[in-house]
Amino acid sequence: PAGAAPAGSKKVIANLFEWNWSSVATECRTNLGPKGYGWVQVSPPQEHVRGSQWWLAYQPVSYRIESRKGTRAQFKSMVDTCHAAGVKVVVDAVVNHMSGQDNGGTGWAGSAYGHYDYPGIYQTQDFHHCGRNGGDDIANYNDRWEVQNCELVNLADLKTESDYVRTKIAGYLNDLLSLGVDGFRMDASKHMPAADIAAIRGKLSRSAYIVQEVIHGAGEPIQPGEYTGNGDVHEFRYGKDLARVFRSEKLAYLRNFGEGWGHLPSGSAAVFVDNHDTQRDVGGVLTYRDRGIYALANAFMLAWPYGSPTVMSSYTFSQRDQGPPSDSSGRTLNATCYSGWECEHRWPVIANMVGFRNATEGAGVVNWYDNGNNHIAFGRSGKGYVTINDEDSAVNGRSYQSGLPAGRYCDVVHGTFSNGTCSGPVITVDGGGWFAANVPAHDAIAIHVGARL
Ligand code: AAO
Repeated sequence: PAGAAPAGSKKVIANLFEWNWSSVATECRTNLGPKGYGWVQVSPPQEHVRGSQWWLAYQPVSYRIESRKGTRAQFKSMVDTCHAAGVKVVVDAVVNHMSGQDNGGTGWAGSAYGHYDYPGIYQTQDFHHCGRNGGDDIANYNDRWEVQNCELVNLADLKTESDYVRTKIAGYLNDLLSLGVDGFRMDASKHMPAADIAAIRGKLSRSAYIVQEVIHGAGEPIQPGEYTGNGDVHEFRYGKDLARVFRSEKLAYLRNFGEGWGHLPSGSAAVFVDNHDTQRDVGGVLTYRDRGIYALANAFMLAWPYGSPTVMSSYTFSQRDQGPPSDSSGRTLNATCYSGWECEHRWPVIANMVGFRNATEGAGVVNWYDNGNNHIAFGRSGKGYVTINDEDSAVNGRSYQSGLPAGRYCDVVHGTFSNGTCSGPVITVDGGGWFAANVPAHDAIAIHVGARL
């Protein structure tokens, strides 16, 4: 339903950015399902322009499900495998535009195209030509009309106000639904009026989770809040603010993080520490390169009940445009964790905190503690408790009021709970809810009722 977070009790999304379909399928079965991820977000599956850069998939050439990440059959098999593992699939849907190639060319799967000519789908009359800024490009984000009628970086901008265009877009999305897809990340949503997205959504053959990419820009006329009627909206301020807090402010400030900071209503917000754009372009967010601090920021995101979290999973890159590891014909290689692929979603702290998120779903924040600086702790109303120490020194010999039932709990930051045993330290909560522990510098302890011995 509109505005709803992903349905079900397992709401965490793993964004396996640019993973090929067979690797996504394997990961659903071996890691995402077992670790409690409810969803996997996959990169755009439609035919795209040729080249080697990461962003090829953001330039559609046709709506054939055939890309460097795999064939239609491989895609379908991936969806089925993920479903069997209890993981739903959200597809990055690029429907605001087609390619940005002035001279056209041949797409990945062999379709010939021109910048404003996609045989059998769209021709010149289906695209905006705003007549501004020389090449029809968007220059001024303070002009609503321009943002929605000019071109985003030369990408042929579809007339989403046209019923013909809406029907074609819905046809593509319905094809994906027929393959079993469960939701869509609507790329470049800011560049389509919210009413156009609503009209496209109205043509879907069944309900699907929708999350819209609308980057908050201070003072811009088009604001993320306009889109909440269609589904969730990415809250880009979350990752930026969290990075600033971890880098140069105090974790104590996080006690009202989210709505208290002017972010979207929690029930409409989709959040992440970083995504594929912000890890490249928007200075200052935390990324895999920040290692331990990145893990702590993700642990906070997963412990803190604001919005619907996505865990980013990246391939290693050193240059902005660098594509994923590929073979000589441009096919994306299988993802190999910790060698060319960072696999943040598998980092033990992050993966174990997905279980914390699931076990604490619906429980409010209780027993907030902070030292006025970089040591914080809070409970999740009888379901879980976390303490994060981002000070430069350990906090030793302190007791914490967890609000949890007496018992022995696995510290899921330092150990993994499986088959009733904990591979790390065990925390003993007494009859009054208290436990004593030492927390090293830049480290954390987390316990929850789903990992009780
Ligand atoms: C490539 C080449 C281009 C070439 C084009 C066509 O790089 O030179 O012209 O091909 O041949 C991705 C890549 C692009 C790539 C494109 C197509 O990033 O490099 O172009 O694929 O292959 C805006 C949009 C937002 C968009 C973002 C990149 O609003 O929707 O730009 N993101 C999505 C995808 C992205 C993808 C596309 C869209 C296109 O996630 O990966 O592009 O499908 C402000 C505005 C934002 C605006 C940014 C950037 O943001 O508010 O709306 O995003 O500027 O222009 C602070 C500010 C915030 C500001 C932000 C970033 O946070 O508060 O306001 O900084 O500066």
